Amino acid sequence: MPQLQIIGAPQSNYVRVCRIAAREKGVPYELVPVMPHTPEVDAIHPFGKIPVMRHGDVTLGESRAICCYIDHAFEGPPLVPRDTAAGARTEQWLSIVNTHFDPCAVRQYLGGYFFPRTPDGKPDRARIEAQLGTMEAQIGVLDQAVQRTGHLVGSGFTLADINLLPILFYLEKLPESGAMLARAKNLTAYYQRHSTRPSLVATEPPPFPGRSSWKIEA
Ligand SMILES: N[C@@H](CCC(=O)N[C@@H](CS)C(=O)NCC(=O)O)C(=O)O
Repeated sequence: MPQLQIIGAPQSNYVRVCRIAAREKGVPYELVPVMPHTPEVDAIHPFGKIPVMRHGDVTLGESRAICCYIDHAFEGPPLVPRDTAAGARTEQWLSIVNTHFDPCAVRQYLGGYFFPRTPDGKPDRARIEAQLGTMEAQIGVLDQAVQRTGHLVGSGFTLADINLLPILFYLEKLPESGAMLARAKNLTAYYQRHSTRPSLVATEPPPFPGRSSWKIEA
């Protein structure tokens, strides 16, 4: 059996999602830590985005497709429940996280800190502040969603949780989102509990290139 390769920088949320998925499934993999738009990535993803994967002759881009492959190509606990309703609910939360929460909390809010595109390289306050209302409302929704069982779906750890937790890793470290999470008691308890899982510990991202720590200049 060829070895699975997950290709992409370890700071990327979506790369981390695939790495957590492989770990949860018990699948060994090699991480190829390259940036978006590098030749290894462009050869597989039509828009040069990370992650991409290679397993023998199979190449794929897009984290959802990669996780689908990992879930079905290998033995191990299902990442998406095989029960139809529970599986669909997992897709629902995964989609909410990736199409609503990620664009606001990651691409805009975190991007305003880590990739500000300001002339002096300082955080882009206008971009950051524009997200705060929406992000707080979304954190409220997620706080409610995990209140009952400590999971997004049913009482098990699913691919929906795997997509949310890497985002919370970053939000916990930044001032406004950190304060929002501190007020969202259920979501904070959820994050603290699951972040001790071996799959999360093993995939904790290093600081971004050019930074020695996660300390943020607000
Ligand atoms: N829908 C894609 C999103 C992947 C994505 O946005 N990756 C980011 C890094 S987290 C990236 O490659 N950004 C570079 C770019 O957008 O040009 C997935 O689920 O894999």
